[in-house]
Amino acid sequence: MCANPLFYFLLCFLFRCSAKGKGPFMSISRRFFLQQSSLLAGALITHQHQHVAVRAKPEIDLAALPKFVDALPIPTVIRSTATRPSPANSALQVPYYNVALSAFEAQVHRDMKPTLMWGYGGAFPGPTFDVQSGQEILVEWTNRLPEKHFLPIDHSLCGAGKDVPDVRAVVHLHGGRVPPDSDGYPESWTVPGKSAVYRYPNKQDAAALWYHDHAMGINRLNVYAGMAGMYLVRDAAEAALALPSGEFEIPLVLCDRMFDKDSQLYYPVSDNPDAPWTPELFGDAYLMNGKLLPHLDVWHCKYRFRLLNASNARFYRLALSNKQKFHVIGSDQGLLDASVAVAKFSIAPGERIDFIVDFSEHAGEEIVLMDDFQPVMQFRVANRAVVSLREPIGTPAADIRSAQFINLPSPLRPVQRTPESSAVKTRVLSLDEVDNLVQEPVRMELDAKRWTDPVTENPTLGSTEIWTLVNPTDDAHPIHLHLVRFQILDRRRFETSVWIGDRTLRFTGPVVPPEPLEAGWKDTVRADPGMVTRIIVKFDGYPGRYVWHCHILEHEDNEMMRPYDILPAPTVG
Ligand SMILES: [Cu+2]
Repeated sequence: MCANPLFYFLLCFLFRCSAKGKGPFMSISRRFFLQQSSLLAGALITHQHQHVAVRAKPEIDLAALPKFVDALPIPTVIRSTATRPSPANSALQVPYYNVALSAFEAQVHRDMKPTLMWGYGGAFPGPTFDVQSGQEILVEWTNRLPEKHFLPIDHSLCGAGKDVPDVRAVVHLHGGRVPPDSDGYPESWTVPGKSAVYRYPNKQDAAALWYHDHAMGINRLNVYAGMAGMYLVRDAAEAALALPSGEFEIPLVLCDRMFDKDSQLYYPVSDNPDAPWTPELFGDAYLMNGKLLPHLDVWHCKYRFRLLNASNARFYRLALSNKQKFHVIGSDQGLLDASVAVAKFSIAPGERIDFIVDFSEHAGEEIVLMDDFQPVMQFRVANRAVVSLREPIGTPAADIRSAQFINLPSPLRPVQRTPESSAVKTRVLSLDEVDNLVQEPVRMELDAKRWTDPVTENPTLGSTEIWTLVNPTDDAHPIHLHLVRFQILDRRRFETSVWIGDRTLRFTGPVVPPEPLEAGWKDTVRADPGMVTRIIVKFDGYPGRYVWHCHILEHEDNEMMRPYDILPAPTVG
């Protein structure tokens, strides 16, 4: 983060000059700014594009808004009201849900005007699904959006041309082991007035998944408009741990946005009206569960938080203002082998972190969740004396609640490491940025290929592969594979210029194992700049066509997404 406003102003000014390709700084590239801003501001490498956003409209004065005045909303849990026969077995009735996608107004902050959003079930975040592992459900996603989009479409992007309707939507269940025709293929969008019924078998371990839009070429705009929600899968192994539940388990959907002075969502554009795409969206307004800087009243006991980074491009580095530790118990695809106590952790777009905070020693305190120096939300811990007065004898008093569990069991859930020897193939895949003559990115690519190029990744169902992600760019790219879960093997620094020259890997650093928080099952991996990141993937699930992509939504919308095929396993005999 840049803490100095003067420095920020200077960077913005320089970037504008550079972006316009005129003025005294036209030879200074965006990359230069990013490196400098990162260096001078002491930012994480994952934070380095924070100065890219160009404001073209009067912005709301966020500093004038009081902090922590709104209560954190908890998204409603959606209930099924009907059953339908399973498409896989017509004799089997399964829960059926109907979720409408519509325009609505939301109060982001007490002192702001209502904000127009588009989302699921008339809310942002959308309603939370809470399902049991192995219990198949059907969801009919009904598009009731207006005919005209309210955010700036770039018709030069693949799949977003003027030959297709502006308003299109398709839902992807991120992290779901889902048949291909229910996975939300980017080109399988529906238009207003239409719906699609998706089948979610939920044959997977307990985990915090999330659903969001995936429409080709406008996904960044649709998600920004509000199309995202949580999807929690439960199982017996997790239930046996007796983790905090009910009012003590809080979903947290974190994202950043920009607002104009009328409290409306603002999405910045480039100077080129024919190609308004910008490389990343970084908003200055942090929303938690759709509220700007909310607070949550908590008892002095342990709470479980299911955190999702639903931002377009922002990485967060989170800590508590009193420096107490988070006990991280899970990541993208469920529980870790053992809990990890950390004072700070980072989370990339698309990733989830499951953590416990123990407020039992902090009665009466106000604790702020911080992203480096920027507040995100506040926890107000109940005063112990007040609680004991309010709680009649015979009800579960807060002290008893805090004793729900004293120590987190270990292992939480054994995570068997996938041996490298089980891989039948290794694919070396480059993450590429294509720049113009003044080193401004015009698009991003995966392995120097575009969306419409023939499929090149085609693992066989049930096989295990190692994907070696080579990142010669200056960005950290969170890479997500649909359908599967995987493990991170390691990361290693390499000589980017040699790779760019002749695609030879020359390593310059030691092999770095995944961080303890990353040692479980993942579906999104941070491919750090200048590093080779290796993952090992077993392609279990269903044969068919899926996608893999960068979860910086601006990158994904501009070619950093590729189809991949899971080939049927060969029949024996
Ligand atoms: Cu990317």
